[in-house]
Amino acid sequence: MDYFLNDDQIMIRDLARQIADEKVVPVRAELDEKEEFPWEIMKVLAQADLFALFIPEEYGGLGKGALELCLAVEELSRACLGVATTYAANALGTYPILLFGSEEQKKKYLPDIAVGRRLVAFGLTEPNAGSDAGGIQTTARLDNDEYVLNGTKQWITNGGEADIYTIIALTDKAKGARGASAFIVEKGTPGFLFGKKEKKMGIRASSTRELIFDNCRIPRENIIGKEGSGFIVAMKTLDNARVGVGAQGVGIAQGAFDEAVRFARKRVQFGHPIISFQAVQHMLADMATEIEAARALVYAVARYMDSGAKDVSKASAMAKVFATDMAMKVTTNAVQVMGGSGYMKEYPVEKMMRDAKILQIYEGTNQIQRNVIGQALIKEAARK
Ligand code: COS
Repeated sequence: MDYFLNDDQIMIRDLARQIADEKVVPVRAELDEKEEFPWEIMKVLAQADLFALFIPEEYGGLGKGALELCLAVEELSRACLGVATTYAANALGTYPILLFGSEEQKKKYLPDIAVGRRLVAFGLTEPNAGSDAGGIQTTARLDNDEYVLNGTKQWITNGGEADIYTIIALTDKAKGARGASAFIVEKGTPGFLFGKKEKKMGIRASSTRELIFDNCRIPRENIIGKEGSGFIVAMKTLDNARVGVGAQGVGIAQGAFDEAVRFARKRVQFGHPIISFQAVQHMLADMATEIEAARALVYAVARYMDSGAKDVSKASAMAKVFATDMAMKVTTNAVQVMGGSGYMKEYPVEKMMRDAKILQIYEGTNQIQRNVIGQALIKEAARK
């Protein structure tokens, strides 16, 4: 399929593909096995200017949009979702500053992010607030010219490794979600500690860690936007990032599909390569069709976002839910096509199937995505 990418977009895709093939594929099994954070690969991505993609030019970035970021994320995901998650979570953590930050905050943080000097993480989820993001309990109390943060964030991607954290905390507990505010907290701030490092089913190269705020004092100017706007900051951040999770789904599914085709051409049973059997062909045909449908949706939503669309909540939830349900199905079927071999660690598809599962869970479960889409449909119907 030709998606009529321009020369820049083709260059970005090919560059990310080359790094994925040359630098990620050879080490992905080891990173997974050792649960090792991919710092070396992050350095390569930084040198290739891939952290600069979504940062505006006036802050040292390349000023590209959602589509370019999706292309890079897709290619990395094709090789290793643990690596892609690390890279994509950096964008997730940066969106609050990009979308709602003050000029001073943008000048202070974005140039370092653009060159990959400082990695970012987004902190919303807590032990008692997952899908129910409005139920967070971390507090931020203003004391003279400082906010004092107390509470625990859980399952934070890039936790411990990132230098900059965008954190959602309550400045007015009585108001619940409407009393939430967003903050920038830097690693090394006294009272900001890292807790348990999670052991995971998949994306084991990525870091998932607890953040603990114990009377952590940050300057008053580290608030992003106004007091009380934190929930909207979080929701708009997720609206912008979810299409990228869709791109992760497309990439990992393509990676698993390519392995399945390669295997099916070589594997001989009943005297013929198994790709000659219709049962296998039909599985591959469905996989190829579903990947292409998801890619078309993800690129269309990314282009819609880049056109300056204001409310992208429904569209990005659609891209996320469709592409990631597809990814779970396709990676599972890639294992099935490859049979016993697919189940063994000798081949990458067992990892891909383990990795794919998180896509239906993080940045809002796929049940929550359907809620978001449903709520948007109700609002649209009421306007008609
Ligand atoms: N953009 C702007 N405003 C939004 C919004 C969006 N995308 N989504 C919700 N809001 C606003 C609502 O309009 C509402 O405003 P008012 O209080 O003024 O009416 C407010 O936020 C609360 O919205 P809602 O009533 O829908 O919130 P719920 O408590 O029902 O929670 C959420 C639903 C949105 C939290 C849930 O659907 C969700 O997305 N959960 C998943 C969270 C998530 O992705 N976690 C991953 C963590 S980061 S990896």
